[in-house]
Amino acid sequence: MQDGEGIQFIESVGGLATGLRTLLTSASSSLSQQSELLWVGWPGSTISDDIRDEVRSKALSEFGCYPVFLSEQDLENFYQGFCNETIWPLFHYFPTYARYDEACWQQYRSVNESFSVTLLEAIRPDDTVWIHDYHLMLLPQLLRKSLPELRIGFFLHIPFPQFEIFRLIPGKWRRRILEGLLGADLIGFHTHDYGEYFLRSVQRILGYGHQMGQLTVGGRRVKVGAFPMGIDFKKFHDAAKLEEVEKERKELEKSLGDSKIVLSVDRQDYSKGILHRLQGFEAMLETNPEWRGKVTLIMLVVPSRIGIADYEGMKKRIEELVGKINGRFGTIGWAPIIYQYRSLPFPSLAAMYATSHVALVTPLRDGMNLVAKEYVATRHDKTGVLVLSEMAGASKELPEALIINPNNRDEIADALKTALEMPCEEQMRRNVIMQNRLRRYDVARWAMDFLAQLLSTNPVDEESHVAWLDTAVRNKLIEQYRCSAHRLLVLDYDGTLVPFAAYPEVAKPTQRVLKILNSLAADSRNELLLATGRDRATLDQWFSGVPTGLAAEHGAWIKERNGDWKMQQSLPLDWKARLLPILEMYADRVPGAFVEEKEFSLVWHYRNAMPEQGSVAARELTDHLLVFTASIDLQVLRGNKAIEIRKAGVNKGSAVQQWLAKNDFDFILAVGDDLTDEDMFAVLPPWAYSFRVGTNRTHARFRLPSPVEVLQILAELAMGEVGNKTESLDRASANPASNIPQT
Ligand code: GDG
Repeated sequence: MQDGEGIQFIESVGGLATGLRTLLTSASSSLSQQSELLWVGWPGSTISDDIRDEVRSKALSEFGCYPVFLSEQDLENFYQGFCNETIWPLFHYFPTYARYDEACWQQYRSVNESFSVTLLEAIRPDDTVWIHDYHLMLLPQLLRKSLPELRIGFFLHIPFPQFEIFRLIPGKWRRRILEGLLGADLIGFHTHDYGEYFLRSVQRILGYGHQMGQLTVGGRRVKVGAFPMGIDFKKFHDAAKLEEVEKERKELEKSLGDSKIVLSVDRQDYSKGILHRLQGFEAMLETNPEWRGKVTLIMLVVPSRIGIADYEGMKKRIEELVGKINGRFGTIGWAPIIYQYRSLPFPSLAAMYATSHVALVTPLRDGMNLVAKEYVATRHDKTGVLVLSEMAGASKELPEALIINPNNRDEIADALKTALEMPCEEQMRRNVIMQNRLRRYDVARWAMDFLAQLLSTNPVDEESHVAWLDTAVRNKLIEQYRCSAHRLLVLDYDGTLVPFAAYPEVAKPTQRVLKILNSLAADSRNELLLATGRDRATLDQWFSGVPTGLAAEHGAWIKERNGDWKMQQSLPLDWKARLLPILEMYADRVPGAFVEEKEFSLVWHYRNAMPEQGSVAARELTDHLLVFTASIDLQVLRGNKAIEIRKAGVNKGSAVQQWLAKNDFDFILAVGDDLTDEDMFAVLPPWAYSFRVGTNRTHARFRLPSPVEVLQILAELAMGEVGNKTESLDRASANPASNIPQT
């Protein structure tokens, strides 16, 4: 703050700051020994250029803070604009209040970039950065780009909405937001539900699936988890005993006499359900005349986001309704509602908590709601009743409260009556349970849990962190190929030599593919094997002119070069007739899904289905099929957007083994793109050049981004083609995850 007396620093007393400070100063915390804490953030007001250096050095030396300066325009378009008029209303399920303004979005990006630039001045690559809240959702990725090894955590303090709401954000922006967040190693939410909604949006919009809340993004592991934020329990619990709090409490009790007090405390915000609360209180007085004159609602509304039209309008409506209720029920000696539009110092707030018989907390949406927790914590004698909206994250942890739906005024009225008339023993029974929980999981524990998980995450997923083919390995591969006399080249087809098409029959080999294969096969030093899931008929039709070995249906049938098809094992087929109707039923239920029948296998394809519906149905189908595969020797294989059922024990691995036994190969190259190809990677000698196309976990030694790069390298082996391949491969390895949604 800057006034006539120069620069003044006023400390924020938020729960987060207190929690982290406790954590880093507490003797019991392992973090306190080696860590120092640096706060990086906006100083709370605009600072003119001429004093920025002074503010920076003072903030750093006296408070361990590093300021990010923002201009008036930043505040207008970034804070008031994108943060509070786009993200806040949408994430709290008020889509009609949301504005979608390109200039605000651009400012949001630019402020996130400013944070990134400032942070990079202040941190070292081995630091841990914990980013907070919806204002900085692009920051994790921005930092990641500059410091790939940096440990980054992100915590969202507000709800993450369901996909249908999130998708209201224009396409390019919402992708950027999700990609921005996925730059973090750990993303925390207050509740499990918010995390689920986030993961669903990621799946629908970016195509990344997850396993138990873990995703792999470009070889990096990203964890998503629920960390319900706690409060500084001790501070609130002990507050009731402070002299000044005690004094204020006595004064309050004196002025309100025998009247029971219902307390309401919020920042002024449409998400907090302040009007609903007033209506509920009015309904209680309407239907319970015996309580008139005996109960007072103290309503504290803390000014917030002044200047935004929706907030200004709400203030007026609150004041009108308070006036109406007081006018309707009030008497000379009793005002049903005492309304204050201001912020209170901590002792006054604690005195309010300590004096009130009931706390009425009715948000329409709230990430967590700390007021509810603070009220319970402050109740030193364990009496008092919390009435809490089920729309607050806190309701998940405080089920002993009277839980209401704020959209029903009668429900609020009934809960109020129950609260006012609840016997003391019952109040205490409920509060003891809630206090114990809040004491154990306080804000320090919350921060500790988050940081401990962040520090324990292994950002490198070993099986995903397989290297992309770089120029050095590529040159070595080519050199070894040229020098070798007996080479084995094993190639998968779909997703490896050609990209996936909507329907399998459409993905025919191109002239270029056939030319490359012919050329490779023509070299007498080469033994070529196409190992695919395709059936014999298709392979015969497409590759009859190519002198290559073939393994059809993942090795169920094998054909040597110029030989005939041979069955690997005798394969019973009676199971197909039993399973086909099940697969067809799932195809009927899921638009876009279809069944492919091959000689020895059945495949349920869901590439053309809605991603989420397809994945859910695929999981269900897999479970459904387990019943059958337990008694007959079948294998259910999850391929790329397909589930294949075939005889167990026959796979590409056994087919490749047959080829390995034929010769003493001095060069082996194998390329595949899905789970079925892992069987062949597993049987290769460790020195073989094995490649997995795409970003999924693999036992292959290297990765290639797409069939385009596979063909480039094969072409070079086949024909010694040169040109700009090196450059394009390098580009691909610099941006490995580009345009490859992961399944
Ligand atoms: C966001 C999310 C999430 C209020 N009036 C006074 C005062 N307060 C303090 C309370 C409490 C805090 O402000 C309000 O916290 P809430 O959690 O209730 O709500 P938001 O401000 O919207 O916070 C929310 C939170 O982040 C944390 O993640 O729970 O869901 O929206 O601590 O005590 N403090 C003082 N005087 C007041 O008049 N001193």
